Amino acid sequence: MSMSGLLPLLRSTSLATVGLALAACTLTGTAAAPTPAAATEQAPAPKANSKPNVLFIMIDDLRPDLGIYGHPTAQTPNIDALGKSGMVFENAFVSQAVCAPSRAALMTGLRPDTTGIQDLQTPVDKAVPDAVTLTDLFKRAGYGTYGYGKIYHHTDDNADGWTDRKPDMEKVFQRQKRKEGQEKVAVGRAANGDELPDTINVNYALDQLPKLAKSGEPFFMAVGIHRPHLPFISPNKDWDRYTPARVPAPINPEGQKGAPPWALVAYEVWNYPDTKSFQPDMPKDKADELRWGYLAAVSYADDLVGDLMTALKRNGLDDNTIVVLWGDHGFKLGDHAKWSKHSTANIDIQIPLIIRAPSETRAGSRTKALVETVDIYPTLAELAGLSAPANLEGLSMVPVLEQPGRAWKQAAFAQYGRSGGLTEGNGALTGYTVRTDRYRYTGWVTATGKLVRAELYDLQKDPTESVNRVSDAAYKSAAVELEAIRKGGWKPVRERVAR
Ligand SMILES: [Ca+2]
Repeated sequence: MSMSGLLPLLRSTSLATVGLALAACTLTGTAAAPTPAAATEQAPAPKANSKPNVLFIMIDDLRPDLGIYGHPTAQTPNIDALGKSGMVFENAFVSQAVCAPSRAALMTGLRPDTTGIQDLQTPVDKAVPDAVTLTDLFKRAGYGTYGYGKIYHHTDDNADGWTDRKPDMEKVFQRQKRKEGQEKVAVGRAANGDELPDTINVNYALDQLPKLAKSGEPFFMAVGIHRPHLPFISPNKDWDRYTPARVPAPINPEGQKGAPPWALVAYEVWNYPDTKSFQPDMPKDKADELRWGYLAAVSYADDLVGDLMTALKRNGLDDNTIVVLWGDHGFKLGDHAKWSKHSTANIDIQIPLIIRAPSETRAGSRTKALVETVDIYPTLAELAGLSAPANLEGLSMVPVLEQPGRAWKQAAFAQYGRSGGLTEGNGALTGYTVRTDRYRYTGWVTATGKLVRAELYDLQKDPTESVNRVSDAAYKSAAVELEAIRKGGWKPVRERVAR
């Protein structure tokens, strides 16, 4: 059966209807959808500005399936070009592999145990109302702060932190589809990208950049791209970059040997009518279609990154703008026989991170330094010459930008909790992961800190984490050392980094 025959095509009429609805929103003033400046338009030279601008590109559920990270098939020319013009972080990790906690850690510089944000329910405003967020810091220093698309998990979170924050069109789009009675799909095609919410969100940014170049106001602009988060809906042209035969197979499809049964879970992917009936085993055809759809969505996100980078250059802003590209966590596409994120497995916690800082990073540089999402806030503060709050829990990466090969953190930290219903009588547990250059170790502990189970993967011998070796005698001393790092936590690891 041909793969294309399986794809639930989005009817162009439905998209046109949504487009009309969006146009109606524009008329009533709730959401304006600007068009990008014409390519032929000559922007005036930007006004001199001694403060560096920041363009922060956040991509939802993006694992390092990118050419610049060595993926064999991914077509991501724009992100690859950005990576080649700055520094690629080969060992970057999130604090927790799900949207809200990961983004809260980015924007507050605080870890999930400190913010208390470990699920999707609580916004930063409620959990840590006194936190000086990343945009609060820049706004108070006289920057204009602009937010388009998905930044926080809760769209209206940290409303005071923005000079201009547009409604996230993904929400508008999904609401409109529900109103029209359209069935959700996990995977599908669009005739083109013009009416997709990510394109509209990015167009807000493309509309704003020429104005900022003209005014000379220093800016911090965050642009959040939803794809490749589910549903994997992207333009036909991005699907057509691939054939199913060229989509790589999942890693370790049999699952991890010796891992606690609660280490990995699979939900979210089953929330769609076109996948639900298959639970718990995705049939091969559907799995192949989803993997193809993920890569198509990665290429669609890459197209939008290309639009942003072109606009930055066209408006003469690229010499004075720090660009950061960050994925909020990884994703499993049948890897370890599971789907989605929500774990401490390497494939869920490892992310792409690219930083291009004019006059700091060298084009084509790469680093193996272990870095964490919470390190980004202090890095940007230092690069912009701003005084970061003393309670931040990361470490400025500026020394790594200057010396990619220098000694750095011994470990990165991540976590994920499991409710008592999943843990075979052990009650609620949290898996605290320590990721070193060679190992990933997770200690599963109770609320009172009692260690119940552990996992140890030797990424040097077993890069796909197929076997938990924590009970293997050959790894006894490694397990003891890693458990000590876990118990000690992030503070001593940060303190040991010599400046
Ligand atoms: Ca996410």
